[in-house]
Parts: sequence; structure tokens; C-alpha cells
Amino acid sequence: MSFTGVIRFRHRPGSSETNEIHPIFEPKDSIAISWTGEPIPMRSDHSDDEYAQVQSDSISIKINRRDGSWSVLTGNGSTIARLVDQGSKIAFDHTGMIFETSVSLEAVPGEAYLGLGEKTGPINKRGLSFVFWNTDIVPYHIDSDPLYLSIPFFIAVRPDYVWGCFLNESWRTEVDLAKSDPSQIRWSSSGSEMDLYLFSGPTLRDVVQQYTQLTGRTPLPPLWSLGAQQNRWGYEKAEDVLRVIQGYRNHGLPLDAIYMDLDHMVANKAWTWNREVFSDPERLVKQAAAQGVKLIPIVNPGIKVEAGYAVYDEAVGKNYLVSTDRGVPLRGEVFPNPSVFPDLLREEVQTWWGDLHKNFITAGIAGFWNDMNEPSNFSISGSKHSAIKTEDDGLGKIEGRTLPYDARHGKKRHLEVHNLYGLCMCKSSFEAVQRFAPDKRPFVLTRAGFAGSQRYGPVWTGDVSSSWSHLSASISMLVGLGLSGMPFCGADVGGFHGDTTGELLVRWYQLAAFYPFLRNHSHKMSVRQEPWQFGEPFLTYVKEALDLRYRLLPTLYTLMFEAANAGHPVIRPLAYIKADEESLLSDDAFLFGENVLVAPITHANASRRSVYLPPGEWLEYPNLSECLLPREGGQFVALEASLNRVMTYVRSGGLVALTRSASHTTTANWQHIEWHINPSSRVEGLLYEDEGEGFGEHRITRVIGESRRDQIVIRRVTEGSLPSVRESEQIHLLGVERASAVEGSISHHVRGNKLVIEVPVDWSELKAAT
Ligand code: MIG
Repeated sequence: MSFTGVIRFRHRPGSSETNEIHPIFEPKDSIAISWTGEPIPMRSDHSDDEYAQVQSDSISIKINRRDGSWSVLTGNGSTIARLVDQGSKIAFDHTGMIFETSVSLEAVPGEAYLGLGEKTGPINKRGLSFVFWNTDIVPYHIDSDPLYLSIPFFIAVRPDYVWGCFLNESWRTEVDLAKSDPSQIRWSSSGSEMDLYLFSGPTLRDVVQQYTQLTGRTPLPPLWSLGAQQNRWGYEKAEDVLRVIQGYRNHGLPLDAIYMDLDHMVANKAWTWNREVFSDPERLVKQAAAQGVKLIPIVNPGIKVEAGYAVYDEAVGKNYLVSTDRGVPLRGEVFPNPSVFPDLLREEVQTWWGDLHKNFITAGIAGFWNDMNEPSNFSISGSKHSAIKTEDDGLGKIEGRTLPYDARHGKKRHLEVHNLYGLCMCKSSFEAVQRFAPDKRPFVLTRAGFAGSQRYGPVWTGDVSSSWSHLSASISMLVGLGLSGMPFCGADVGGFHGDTTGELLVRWYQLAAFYPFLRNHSHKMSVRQEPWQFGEPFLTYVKEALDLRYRLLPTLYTLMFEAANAGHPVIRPLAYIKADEESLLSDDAFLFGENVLVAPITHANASRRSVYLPPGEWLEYPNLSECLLPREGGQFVALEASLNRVMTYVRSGGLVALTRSASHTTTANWQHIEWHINPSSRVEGLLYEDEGEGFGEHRITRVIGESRRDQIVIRRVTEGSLPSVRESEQIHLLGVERASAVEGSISHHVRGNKLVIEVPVDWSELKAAT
């Protein structure tokens, strides 16, 4: 595929202060960028006295020769972005210079701004401003900023045109989206230049594809990582872990993975096991595996300062640590106190840190959970200052709970590379799994990251609270992450801080059945929140939500395949169908892939709400099982969802592939498939299958059909070399209540108001006369 429609340019505003008139740009490598192709040749035209223009067929930049201002245009000459202001200032402190470089772009009235990575607030972020500085904030609120992960990228949505803008600067940056000046978008950076990428769209889908072609796509994860996962800070010993797994099994609940938080280490020393309480990790791995469950430990980057602790001794010996400006290791405080930090920005340090994963991988550990990698730091040792204060103590300002601006990564200051620390840590873990378990797909969960982090695995949104407002806020956060190239994401189900309730837990699971990453997690000081902690009817309803999740896995797995191949998010804003005004305001509903709209209940004691359905025909299909009314889109509809129901809608012509629920995943070469189809003039759907792990063969099945007056015809076409293991296949025609004849079936019957048809496993065509 050629890579058109994207333009990169580096802009360095000149000013009397910086004294720069014709800056020279050194070539620059960026870890955020994964695209390695050759740029498309562009033509430049200098014939005009007033403007210089550089263009390809799909995008061009026109620069004013006198004042350096520019606009970016589409192939047919309409303006995407226009520079309206720029500036550059320098502040000095004794540790060095800090720039304030800015460019302002025109904010066309009514234009909506989506994306922006892990940010709170509504889906449309016009009128807000954000800071990109990875921050461990405790506790956080539904309007806190900045949080753990930074993606300086937005998608600008106009009624007739969509474009995108990525500021590839790892420095501390900010964006003001028509907040202080309603006519301007202002980017600013503490670096001296603006490395900008503009994406010409012209649709939301195109921009997401262009952005992910540039920064990379998330690899297809192992199937087990899409199953249910359980965590709690405070599973203090191996028996606790086993007891929780047993709890899942005793209650007939599905579970695929369980975590070990800080509790498994000795004195919070990374890469150690506390043998008193986790005496035999390999045995624990096997015991969990016998129940179909994988084990995932937490990994924190802070290294305990302790002579004799091999990780510390080696890091010091090899000079692998983040240092002060005088070149001595910088001592901070995390859980170990004092702690030092591996300088994960350097490749040799990434390899060394990666090698530390080896023993865990050979013990059978299936994945890694990288926490505290903003990096989080509570204080600077030997200083009277705690990191949350901002006074200068000789190392520059400390912003948030992290390292000071002037901590050193080789020659680079922390201020420049801070936002890349988490990304580099994940790269190190991901590559370690590739080295030591080359036949497995890596699973590396992270809290901090930057543009490009999607290449190394999922992100979760950190320490949310057990509250209805956090439940509801998770929708727009995950939508924002998905649009910013991070499709594999989730929020702690049930909430991390504070005490959840049975009702909140049920509603959270009903929403999380559609989170790409589904993990229940809680703080050790909060009430326990495994699914059975609140008794009935909550346990039954959580079980139903988890069963729904496992039924949905063929569709979710196929969506992850599409994310891996085209960058499309799993959880999408309604605007993915049509960016009309109401869709852009819908923060309380989302699309799950192409065909399903989910409208969860996000308030206590509520069972009714309204939802905006995008233009088109929809079928009310709660829990993806019970056929209710057809609904006309382009308007709000009321819905009822008592505590055992999550309201889902299937788009007309849409198809959802479901399987049977199971206690854990095994393979994504499904034995049982049900195609749930909302028939209309055109039906289309896709199923991707493989072993769910490793890098073997695959098979793609396309179901294409049409329904005319009184006849429905559906065809199935498969490609790919993975042999089928199908034992049963059904077609559920939603809203169809009778059939006079069904050709190509084994049997059929009407259930509720859908026609359920049993087809032979090698079917290729079905005709139903209704
Ligand atoms: O706040 O390891 O976000 O998921 O349980 C303390 C303990 C550090 C923060 C993570 C949280 C984890 C907790 N950690």
C-alpha cells in the first residue's frame, strides 16, 4: 500500500530571543514512528514570488515567502490547516534552557477535536486544553490532567471533512483546543521545534489508518488475553492466587489470567520472588494452568538501592542508570526506598532489562504488567523535597510524581525524554518475550506510554475509582485511546480505589464485556470485588456478562485482527458511522466494531435511559440474544435495561459472530459458530480464525448476503489454510418469525422472533423463503 495523504514538516519558529533565522535540522530518529518506507516524491514549485509550494497528489504545503506562514491543502486545493501564529521564547534556570515554542493553527468554527490519547473529558475535546507529561496521579478525578500516557495527536472533524495532526515531540507539550482563543488551536513545547505530521483524511477512518500506518499497529494479541482477567493488590501468597482461581471455578465463572501485584516480590525488588509466600513459582504456574489460567506479575522500573542485590549491582557496574547532571545515579523513592532507575531510553539497557525477564518466562509466566513507568517517583533522596513539590533543588523542576527535569539520560535531559520512558520499558519487555519465547505472542500491559506504544501491547487507564462517574468516563477515555492508535485498552472493572457495590460491579462488567482489555482490579484497602463478593443476584448477573464476553470472542478477536491490519479501534465513537452533531455529543454510548452499538447503564438505581442511534436502521438486541424492536436511527430512542440486561443494537445488514461460553479460552479456531444477522438488502461480515497463539495458519470467512421481499440468500466464502474444526454452525436471522422453506439447512425453528437455522459445517449457501 502506498502511503499517501500524510505530510511531515519540522517547524522551528524564529524569534529575536532564539536568534534563529534559517535553522538547520539535524536528521532525527523517533521511536514513535514505525513506518520505514521511502517518502513519496513531492514536487516543489518556487516560481511564485509570494509562495513556495511543495506537493504530492493528495496533500501539499504552501509557504508564504515573506513571513514563513503556511497552509496545508488537500489534493484538490482545499485548506486543511493554516498557521495563524507562532512563537519561541526561552527561559533559563541554572540547569539549562527551557523553550516555549508554539504554533497556532486556525480552529474552524464548529470543528470537533477527537483522539488525544488517554484524556478525560467528553469525546469532543474542543474548548479544553491538555498537557502531555506522563503522570502518576493519586487519586485521579474525571477531569484530571495529565494522566499516565501521552499521545499528542488529534483528529479534526468538520461536517464535510476530517483531517489529523500529530506533534511528534517527546518533550513536555501542551495543546489548547480553541479554549483560550476560540479561533485557534495552540500547540506548545518545551523543545525548540515542532515536528508535525498532518493527515489529509478525508474521513475519520482514513485518518486513523494514516496515523497508525505511521506509528504502528497493535500486534494480534494471544486469544487468552481477551478473556476475563482478575487482579487485586493484596493476593499476598500463592494460596491466595489459587483460592481466587478456585472461586472462579466453583462459581462457574470464566477466567483466563490472574495477576500478582507487589506482593510476590521480596521488599519490592524487581525480578525477585518472595519464597516465603511464593515458594515455588513454577508449580504455581502449573497449578493455574491446570485451571486454564495464566499468571502475570507486576514489574516496576524502580530498582532498590542495595549492595548485593544483583539487579542493582549490575546496573551500577554497567552505568545503566538515570543520573544527575554530575553523572552519579539519581536516587529517588518508589516502593523500594531509595530507588534508582534504569535508563531504558538506551538500547543496551533495554536489552539488559529484557534479559531479566528470562527466568520468569522459562518459569512459564505468560505476560508482564509494567506499572509505575511514567516513571513514578515519590521523592528525591538526599533532598528535603518530595517530588510532588515543585521547588528547585538543583535538579530542575519536578512536575508530578516523577524525576526532575534535569535528570540525565546520557546527554539528554529528562524533560526531553520523560514521555518515552514507559514506551521504552514496554519495548524492552516485548522484545524479551520475542527472544525467550519466540513461538508466543508477547503480552505486555502498560500504564505509561507515548504515540507508538500500541506496537507493544495494551494499556489500562490506571487508578480509577469505584464510582459511577468513573464507570461512565471510561467510555470516552477508551474511545480517545482507540482513535489514537491504541485499540487494546480497558479500565479496572469495579474500580481500583474505594469500595464498589454489587450493582456497580454488575454494570461495570456489562460495559467491560465490550472493553478490548477486561480486568477486575482493586486496591488492597478497598472491599474485595471478585464477582462473588456481593452475593445474589449480582453474582448471576456478572456471570451473564462474562458469558456474553466469551460468546463474543470470535467477533472481538476479528476486530483485533482488523486493528492489527488497518488500525481501526474496537471501541469506536458513534461518529465512526456519521459525524453528525448528536453523534459527536454521545459520550455515553459507543460502537463495538462495525455492527454493534452498546448503550450501557452508567447510573445507580437506573434502568432507563435514552441513546442516540446514528442514521440507519437498528435492531434492539439486548445481551446480544433477545430480539426486540427495530429502531430508526438519526434520533434518540428510549431504552429499558434492568440489572440483568445490557442494551445492544445491531445495525441493519450487520452480522455478529458468536460462539459458546467457556470457562477459559483454548483456540480461536472455533468449534461452534452462530452468525447473528440483522437481514437487510445487503449483509456483510467477516470472521478471522487461527490457533489464538503463535504465528501459524489462519482462515478468513466472509459471509455475504442479501434479503429481497420474501427471500434471504446468504453465502459463505473461506480463504486461508487453517483446517476447520467446526462441529456446529447456526444462522440466526433476527426479526424473522417464520420461514416457508429453508434451502441448505439441516433444520430450523423460530425462537422468540428470530429464525434459528442449523447449517452443515461445510455450508456455502443458504436460501430462506419467508
Ligand atoms: O499505587 O502495585 O496503578 O494497579 O495495584 C500503587 C500497586 C502502585 C499502581 C497501579 C495499581 C497497582 C498499584 N500501583
